[in-house]
Amino acid sequence: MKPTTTLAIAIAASLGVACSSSSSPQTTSGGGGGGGVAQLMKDRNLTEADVTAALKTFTPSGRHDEYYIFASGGHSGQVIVIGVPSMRILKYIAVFTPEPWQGYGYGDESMKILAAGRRHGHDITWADTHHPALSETAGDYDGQYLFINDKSNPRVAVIDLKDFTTKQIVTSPLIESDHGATMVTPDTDYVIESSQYPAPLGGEYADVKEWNDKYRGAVIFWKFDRAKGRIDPTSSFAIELPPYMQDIADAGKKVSDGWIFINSLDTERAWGGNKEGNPPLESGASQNDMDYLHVINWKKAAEVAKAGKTEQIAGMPVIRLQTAIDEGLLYFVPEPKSPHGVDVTPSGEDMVVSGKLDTHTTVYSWAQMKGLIDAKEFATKDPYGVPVLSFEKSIRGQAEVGLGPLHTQFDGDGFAYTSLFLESAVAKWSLAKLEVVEKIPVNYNIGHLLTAEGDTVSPDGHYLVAMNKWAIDRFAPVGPLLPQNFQLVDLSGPKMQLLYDMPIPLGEPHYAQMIKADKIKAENIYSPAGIDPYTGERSANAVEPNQERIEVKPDGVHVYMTAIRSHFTPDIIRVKQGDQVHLHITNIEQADDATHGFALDSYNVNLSLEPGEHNDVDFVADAAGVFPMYCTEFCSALHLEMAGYFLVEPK
Ligand code: RUQ
Ligand code: CUA
Repeated sequence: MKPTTTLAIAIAASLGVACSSSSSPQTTSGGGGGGGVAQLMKDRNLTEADVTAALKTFTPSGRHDEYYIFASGGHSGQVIVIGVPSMRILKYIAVFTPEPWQGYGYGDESMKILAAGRRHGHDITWADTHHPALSETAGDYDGQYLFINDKSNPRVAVIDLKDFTTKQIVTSPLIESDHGATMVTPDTDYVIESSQYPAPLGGEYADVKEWNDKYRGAVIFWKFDRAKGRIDPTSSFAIELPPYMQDIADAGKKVSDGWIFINSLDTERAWGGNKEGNPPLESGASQNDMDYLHVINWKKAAEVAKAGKTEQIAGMPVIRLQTAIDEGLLYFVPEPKSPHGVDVTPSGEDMVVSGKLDTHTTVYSWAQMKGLIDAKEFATKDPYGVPVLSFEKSIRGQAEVGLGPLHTQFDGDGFAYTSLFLESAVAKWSLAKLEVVEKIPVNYNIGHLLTAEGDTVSPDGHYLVAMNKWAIDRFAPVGPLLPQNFQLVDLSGPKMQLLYDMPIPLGEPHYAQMIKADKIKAENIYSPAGIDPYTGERSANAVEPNQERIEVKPDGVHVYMTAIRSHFTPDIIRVKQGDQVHLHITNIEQADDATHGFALDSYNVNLSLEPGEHNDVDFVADAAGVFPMYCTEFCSALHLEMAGYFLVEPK
């Protein structure tokens, strides 16, 4: 019997459909359903593995996914929310970039959030989002908040998962880029943001030739106030670091709780200048065999900052490098050159570092490193006086994983999964034996990978997603800018099985995290009506039914408006050319599907008014004319009639 028949029968059986075991796979008959599957497999040229994969991912209409993925939206400055195993996109969350459907960046409240991310006096309308970080309690995702960084314009955003809305963007003029961001400490006390490209701290000017003396890195510890759901910049602090290019970071957990680990490259301190007689930056930065893993005692650093042993730089209390050395906050350990990911194992006992130019992952032992630190047993010092531990005495061993290892995730069974960029594969290896047990090819050039809750103290294993950078031939051609490819892999069987290819038409996503769906407690309405989603509180301008009005005040015309199926009240607004206009609009509905939009012709006004939501928008009515305003969501049978006029009388 051919396997297709076996499977068709199995499917039919599991569906409760009668199916005779006919010897011909194409003519299986008897119950209708079974024969249909075999025929479908033949018609669509599907193997048994294809059908198994389909059965493992197919999610019938109305059924919910088991996991959420929160993926960086790359340059879009957004977060992509995806269901697993279906790989259906559930939402884009607007974060650093205006997003019309959500009205993000088109009303006063959301414009305030975006304005907090201005840099050097400029509005920034894109981001290079890299690493989302779910909030944690005792090292496990708690489903409450999500943080994400912008590498280019070093910023950190706070998203509340009650309404999947960005509540805050913070940025510090201290640094000019970030990459070790965002990671959280095990109870989300701090959100970590460490710089990547050194620059004079605080936005000062110094020629690049003054690199060694004037350029610096830094790691910012943004204090997260969970009760308020916001970062508290006034309780945040930073540590100055030498001018190496600090890379990805991870927080210690369990036995290593209280410490963070940051990779670095360019400890050669090359700064380019390929037209000035220097080697190009990338070769100047790869001269030495080793760079430095940064080992930082953040709990002690928080005490040092609290004790005021800091200097204010650009409004941020900074623990200077010498203080960090004197107080025993900062140590280095050599790591194979130009590494990328550093990933702390679920037990917190080991730190896995992947050297992009090495075929190994290096496994550092926390017990060994802590022993050396406690005994003050240092091999040497770096040029700035930072104590350097012995490489040999710090590592537990190395695993030969393959070409171009980048990032590592874990399952609950003692295995690690490392992405191999050059090899386009994932290596599964044993943490205990440091031996590869299996490899699966991916398409192509994988960067990050994720397993279910795979960077927490209790990974689920189960699913792995390879975040591949170039799809090349995986999908129908769409021009030279190729989609990225998320490949879902099943980890639950004896062998890894590729289940699904998902094109991501927004790049480059870098990292994502996968959380059990039942941990997310999202609300469908804002209650009571009149909530400003960006503060989470009832707006002072919230409008009650029957309180709609137009008031002329010294600062302009205030329109207090409500939206309800299927009208705005008032629906006619008369102003004079040049008037300052303040629209205050409350969606007074409290039903799940009662979202309205508010669009105003020619004034770039576009709001999303979700059930119970209040928005304000201010503008000058400088153009005279007749401007229709209407609801942009098909909210009812009379949605097209949910309209009105904004009349601007000429001067
Ligand atoms: S790195 S492989 Cu920013 Cu995490 Cu991209
Ligand atoms: Cu309200 Cu359409």
